[in-house]
Amino acid sequence: MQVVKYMFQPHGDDRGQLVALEEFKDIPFRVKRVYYMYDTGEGVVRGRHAHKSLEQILICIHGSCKVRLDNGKEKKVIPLEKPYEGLYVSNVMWREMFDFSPDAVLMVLASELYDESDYIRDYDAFLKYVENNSGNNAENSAENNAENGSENSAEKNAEKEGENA
Ligand code: T46
Repeated sequence: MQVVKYMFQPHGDDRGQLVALEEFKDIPFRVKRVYYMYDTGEGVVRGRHAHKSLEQILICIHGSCKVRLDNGKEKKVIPLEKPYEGLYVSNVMWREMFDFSPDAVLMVLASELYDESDYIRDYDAFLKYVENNSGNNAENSAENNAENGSENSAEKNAEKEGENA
C-alpha cells in the first residue's frame, strides 16, 4: 500500500503562516464537505470504518494524531503532526484515528456530503467488500494524480511516510 501525503505550500511572512487549498489544484477532488474534530479524549480511537465511495484529505491543523490505514491486505500507521500536510484516504480503506494530543484539531476535506449508507462499519463486511470490489477503489488513481502532479502543487511522499502497523 502506498501512502499519499500532500505537502501544502505555506505562504509565510513576518506575520506568520497561511495555507490555501483549492479543489483540483491542491486537493484531487471537488470538496463538498468540511468537518473537524477536537477535544478528543485520551485513549480514544475514532473512525473504525471504511467508505464505499468517499475520498478524503485529513489535516491535523493543530496538535497531532495518528491514522491507521488498512486496505484489507496491508496496514500502515501515519503520524499527522504538521498543519501543512494532508493525508489522502481513498474509498474502500478502513481508517482509525488515535493518539490525539489534547490540543489536536483534525480537519477533514470530503468529496461527498454526509451519507450514512456509504459507511461500512463492520470489519468482516469490509473484508468481503474488498474481495468483491477489488477494481473499484480510488487508491490507485490518487497515487497517479499525486505522482504526475502537473497542475498540482501537492507532492507525494509514498511509503516512506508510513510505518507498518
Ligand atoms: C471518517 C473519519 C475520518 C454528521 O452529522 N455529519 C458529518 O459530516 C460527520 C462526519 C458526522 N456526523 C455525525 C454522525 C455522528 O453522530 O457526527 C457524529 C460523529 O461521527 P462519526 O462517529 O462517524 O465520526 P468518526 O470520527 O468516527 O469518523 C469521521 C467520519 O464520519 C468518517 O467519514 O472518515 O471521521
